[in-house]
Amino acid sequence: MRVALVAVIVAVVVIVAVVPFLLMQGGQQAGEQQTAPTQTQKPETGKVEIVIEGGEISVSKQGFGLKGQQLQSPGPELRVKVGSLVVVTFINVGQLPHTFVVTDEKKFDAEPLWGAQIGTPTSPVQPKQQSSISFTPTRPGEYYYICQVPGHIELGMWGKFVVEE
Ligand SMILES: [Cu+2]
Repeated sequence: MRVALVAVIVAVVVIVAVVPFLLMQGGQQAGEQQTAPTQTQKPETGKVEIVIEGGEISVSKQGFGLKGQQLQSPGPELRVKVGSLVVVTFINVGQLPHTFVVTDEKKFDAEPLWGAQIGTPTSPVQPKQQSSISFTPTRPGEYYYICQVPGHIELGMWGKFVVEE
């Protein structure tokens, strides 16, 4: 009889003390799960998509132009925010191979910044082909985007790439 009474008391203590504690923990976990998606969405708010075309304008002129606009020589200035996810799609609308690379020098063999390179001098983007790259600029400043095929910068195949604070 006494054993049964103790068992009942233990059961009551478990229900009164432990169950609310478990419910609270469950509630906290649910709260954490609600905040998680907002955290993963943060980079999305800083996402910039740039679609840029490149090619020849005339025998002595080459350039870039945002999709739907004319090619310019030099190309249009591109502006992005530091820390944003930049997705560039480069479309070769010309008849020669070209590339798109972000650098801090207007030199065909300059090092790409932040891995922002579409095509290389030895493996450029072929005519009518396109390719994309995503990267995150980590330093504000004034940079360039260029075509790395030797001689093309001199024909105007470059533009300013500005990373804002
Ligand atoms: Cu080129």
